[in-house]
Amino acid sequence: MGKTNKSNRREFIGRLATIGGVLGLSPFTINRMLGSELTEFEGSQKLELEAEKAQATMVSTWNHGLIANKVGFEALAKGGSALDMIEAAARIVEKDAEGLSVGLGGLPDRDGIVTLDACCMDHLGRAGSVAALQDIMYPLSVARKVMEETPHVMLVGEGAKMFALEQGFESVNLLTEKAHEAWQKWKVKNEYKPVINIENHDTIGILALDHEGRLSGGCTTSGVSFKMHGRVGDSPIIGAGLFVDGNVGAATATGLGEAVMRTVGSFLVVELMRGGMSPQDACETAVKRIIDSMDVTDLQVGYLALDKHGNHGAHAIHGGFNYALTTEKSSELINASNG
Ligand code: SD4
Repeated sequence: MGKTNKSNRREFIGRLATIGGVLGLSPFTINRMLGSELTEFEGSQKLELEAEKAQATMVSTWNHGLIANKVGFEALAKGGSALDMIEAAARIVEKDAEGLSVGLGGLPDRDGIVTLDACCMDHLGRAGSVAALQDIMYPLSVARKVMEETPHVMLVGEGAKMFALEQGFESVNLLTEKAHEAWQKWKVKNEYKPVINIENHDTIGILALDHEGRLSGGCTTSGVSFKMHGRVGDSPIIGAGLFVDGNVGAATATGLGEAVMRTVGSFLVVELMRGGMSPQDACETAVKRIIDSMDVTDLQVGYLALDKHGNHGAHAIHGGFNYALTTEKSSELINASNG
């Protein structure tokens, strides 16, 4: 019996993948080759290949997730990868001077200094991070440079700033009038009490899946307001504020970083998905781990997860946590479950 078109195609893909592997080509390059070769080789079967493309999906924390995802999809439309989607999404929020919790305009620490934390991770398990970074508006882009241009994963404080300047980032004053005023008000009582769900505009955690099935993630924040100078939260910590395993899924966290760090939250969510849980069940289980291990009366943590098939889930300790879900067809804000 003659071979079907489908099995011919599978054999062809298999051969090309093997050759690509021997030549040391990346899966992305092999995919691209498959795309163009199949067009010429197998004509009508191109449609079938397209139908098999992953549905690009983005999820991002809080209200600002909507604009972030929109810009992320614009990057995808220009030929960008999942990591490009993440970086573009982060930058639009980081440069917004009105937001009090990310990048420019972020609330300062107790000494009136704005310090930023950010990280990113891609489907290959590569990671980059910066913590306690001052005077640089785009910390997630600096984290990406750490990932791509250095042998390290994380740079902090003065070293991170020096590296950013060397890479061509500009030094800017991140303390806006609005944030300065808020700090002045805070100083009257001088009381450290992290506020939960700050203006529905907290840290942004972003997860993206592109058409090639590549997953990436990013997280960027000015951290909890009025923290001690030098305090670093979960957001730049790989495994706490963000974790991506390209073969399983990705997760990110928002809320009080100390609770996330103590339970290595995002890594936990991804490991639970690896064990077979849905993104939703994994987020709920990771939140329960916090609830079972500390007093959560005044403490908010929310997890957001996306698996490699594009399924997503989210859950928080308290109500009020929401996120944006965007595909090529639609974009919406969703209230996460809680408890
Ligand atoms: C931190 N996790 O620095 C950050 C703050 C945050 O929603 O996400 N707030 O602890």
